Amino acid sequence: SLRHSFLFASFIACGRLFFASERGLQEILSSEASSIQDLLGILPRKRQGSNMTLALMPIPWQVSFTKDDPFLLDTDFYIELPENDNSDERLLRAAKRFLRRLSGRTGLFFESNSPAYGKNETPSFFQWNKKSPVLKIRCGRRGDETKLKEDESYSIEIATAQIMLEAETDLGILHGLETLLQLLSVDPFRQSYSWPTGSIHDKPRFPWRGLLIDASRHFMPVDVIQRNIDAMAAVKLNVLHWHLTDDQGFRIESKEFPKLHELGSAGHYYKQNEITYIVAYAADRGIRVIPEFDLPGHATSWLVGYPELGSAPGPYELSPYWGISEHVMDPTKDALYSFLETFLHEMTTLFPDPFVHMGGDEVKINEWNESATIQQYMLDHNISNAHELQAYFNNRVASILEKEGKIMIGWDEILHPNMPKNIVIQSWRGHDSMIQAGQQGYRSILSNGYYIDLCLSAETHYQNDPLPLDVNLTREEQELVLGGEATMWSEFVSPETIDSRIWPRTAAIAERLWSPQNVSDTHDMYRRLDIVSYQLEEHGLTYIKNYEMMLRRLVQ
Ligand code: CP6
Repeated sequence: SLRHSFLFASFIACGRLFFASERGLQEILSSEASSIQDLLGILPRKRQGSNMTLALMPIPWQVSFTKDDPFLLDTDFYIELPENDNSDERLLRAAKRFLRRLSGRTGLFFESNSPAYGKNETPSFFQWNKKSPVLKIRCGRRGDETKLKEDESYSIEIATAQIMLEAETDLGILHGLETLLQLLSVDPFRQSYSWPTGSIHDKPRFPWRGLLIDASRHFMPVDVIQRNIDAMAAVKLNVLHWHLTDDQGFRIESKEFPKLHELGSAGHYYKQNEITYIVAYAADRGIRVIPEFDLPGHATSWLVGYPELGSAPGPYELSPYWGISEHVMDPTKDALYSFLETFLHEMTTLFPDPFVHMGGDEVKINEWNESATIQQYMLDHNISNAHELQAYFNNRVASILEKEGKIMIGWDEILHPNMPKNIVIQSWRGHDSMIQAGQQGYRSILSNGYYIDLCLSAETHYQNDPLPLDVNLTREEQELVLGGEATMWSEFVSPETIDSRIWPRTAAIAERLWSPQNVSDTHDMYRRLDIVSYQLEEHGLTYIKNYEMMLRRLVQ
């Protein structure tokens, strides 16, 4: 029968051992998939969720499958968590979400819709042979998502009657659960859902895998941020870089300086309890949140309420166009630094992460040149030009942060030999600044090549490796390249359209930052992206809904 030939075909498909780090994995996967189709004489119904071919994204470090019968998913499936769950129930919540998503995909209502707690030890022979198919989770300790280079590795062993998911930290478990959701297979006739037997060993290539969301140009409500955090977790991104202030809007409530959000946001800003909620929501999914307060340029929205911080007399209004505003802060005023001390102290109570992004990009110098007091200050303090003045400012900002126990990140314009060595440079104008940062001993994050707002192809981003084989950095210097960030600048997206600009292309960037360097077959990336894109919609991303919303506006 057809069903038997399908099973036979999956034997062929699964009966090979292959490693992701070997070139050719993609070719093997796609060619075997097409041989199943040839055998059955049907086309895969991808758009209806049929997932005959493997669609892991990012591809794990090491994958191998065996010829054993697959692990069949049915309503008696249950999850067993370690008895000594020391993750503040982050594991429990993750396991419950996993079950709910599994139900949503399969329509199966599990008898045990809440995970059970078991012993954190090798199961007895009897338990191993228990009829109920079980996913056992074993976890060493709670991971710290705000710790750079925290252990995120995990391994999965899938046998016919049991899956074992193990990790040093619960962050690894979170990644493993996402891998399992991508690995779930369904036969073309929707008769059964299963996981292929085999094993996966996985760990990230880079510790910093981020997405920047610009909430200033177009305000992005909490639910937009939330569903994008879900999607980030699905492709193993672990940094949300939240661009909260710019010329067009100041989007976070300040109790110390309420005119910042009251006059700088047209009423569209995050309340502090919403910020705290999002930080916790992200942490629950293993994602750290880095706020960005862009200074001293891109800062008009601060000056609307506090014109005394600016280099020109004011008054100021929110920038009415997208280009870079002429308005910049006045780094020669002591009042600016005491303002920032109070403001940043308040902000550090909301964001637990040790890193804070202070912008520093595209600082226009006309107002500095035109101000007699600034020019005199530069003469008095031996500051020879605008770049030196910005370095002076950045240094003072970095030391304010240091007093708060925080480390400064900035766009590549802040690179200057006088800056403290612990700051992090985010390269956006070219790979060059990343190389220079590394050669001068600075850590860096690559965004050049990951500008998703530019509407380039997924392939362009995918082939943009932070460390190409011929990169001009020593081994130690390469260690300073922490990873990369996709940047979603929001001039030309709204809450209704942002999801479809971020996804699915950001999944290709996520793979570049997680998977081994030689996983680089564009054709196979597109094949998997199509399937993963469909899966991402389960997080409520508005790929399709946004068109309906726009249409509704047009007819109103
Ligand atoms: N806003 C801010 C932006 C950009 C930057 N900073 C930007 C510049 C060039 C391109 C895209 C975005 N819109 N604050 C640069 C870091 Cl092509």
